[in-house]
Order: sequence, then C-alpha cells, then structure tokens
Amino acid sequence: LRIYVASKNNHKIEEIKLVIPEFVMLETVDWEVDVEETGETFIENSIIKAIEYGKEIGQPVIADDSGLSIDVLGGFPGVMSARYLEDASYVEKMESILQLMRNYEERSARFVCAATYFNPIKNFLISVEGYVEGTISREIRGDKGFGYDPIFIPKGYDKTFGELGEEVKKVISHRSVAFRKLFDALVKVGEI
Ligand code: ITT
Repeated sequence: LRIYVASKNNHKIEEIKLVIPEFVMLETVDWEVDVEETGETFIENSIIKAIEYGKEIGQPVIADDSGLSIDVLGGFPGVMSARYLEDASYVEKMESILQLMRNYEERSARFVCAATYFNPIKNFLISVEGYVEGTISREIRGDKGFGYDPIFIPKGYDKTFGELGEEVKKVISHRSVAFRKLFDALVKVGEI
C-alpha cells in the first residue's frame, strides 16, 4: 500500500518510516510549491498540508506539523519553530532560545506533532496529536536528530534528543507517538 507524504523535511520522513506498519510504503512527492502554513495550531497546519498535497496528487497522503513549545515563553516557538529567525542556522536559533531563557529556572517544554491523513478520493480525513514532555537544556548538546533536538531533554532522561538519537526518538518522540496513533486509527476504521 502506497501513501504519499506531504513534507519536504527528510528528517521527518525518515522518522515517520521508523514507525509505520510494514505493509505501508511511504512515497515522497516532488512538488515545488511551498504550501502556506496559515493555521494557528499544529493540527490546522497539518490539515492544510494534507489537503493541498492530496488535491495535487489525487492520492492518500499524510502530513506532519510539529514544533517545540516552551512554557515560560508562552508556547513559543510553537507553530513558528521552522520559521523562527528564518535564514539562521539551527545552532543560531538554539543559541537565541537559550539566550531568551537564560534567567529562567523553570524550563519545561514539549515537542508536539500533529499528524493528518487525507484520502481525496473518499474525502476522508483524520488528525491526531502526539507529545513528548521535557525540559530545555542549559547548552547545546549532541548532533543526532535535527532541528531543536540538541536543546531538548525528554522527561526521564538526562541527555538531549541530540545525544540520544533515533533509538530513543522512535520509542518516545512526539512524532512516533502521533504516527503510531494515526496508523492504529486507520487500521481500526478499515481505511488501510
Ligand atoms: P514540512 O512542512 O515540509 O513538513 P517543516 O520542517 O517546514 O517541513 P514544520 O513547519 O512542521 O515542518 O516545522 C517543524 C519544525 O519544528 C522543524 O523544522 C524543527 O525546527 C522543529 N521540530 C519538529 N519536530 C522536531 C524534532 O523531532 N526534533 C527537533 N526539532 C523538531
């Protein structure tokens, strides 16, 4: 069974592949258009991406909208995670966040992932969310994973996702939780 993935982020695609059922083949889409993410929530943006890509290719697609939400910063960068300091590197983005948080002892945060499946043939859509709770480290640590992984310490560990890498992310990450939930639901309703 082929399902297309409405994402241009290869790190995400690789992580989704770690948790999808064996009988599902994930296909990438060559599409130059950058879908405008105008939603205020992860769920809204994942729905926007799934519907735009689904309409474009006329086949079932999945989309992922995700980000880091830091409590003392009012949920920031949240849905702005990819767009924060647009042209800066992730090291610069993470340094900027550590700087914003330098005076805070309270460092709780979570990664959130909204996963949406859209089948344009049946006009069927389903969305779920996954979370992983944790804290923001005092410095950048590790070079595994991607994005903000080197400053996020998941609850129950003393290392960052940047140090822990895929072995741990595939079990507890926001993305693995969300996509396991999504595929369980799709099996349950008989969609796949
Ligand atoms: P697509 O929209 O093409 O899927 P994107 O990277 O633009 O790719 P988002 O708009 O959902 O996707 O932004 C997600 C950002 O949140 C991502 O670029 C990272 O900065 C951050 N992020 C999400 N999941 C993460 C993870 O597992 N580890 C580290 N950072 C993550």
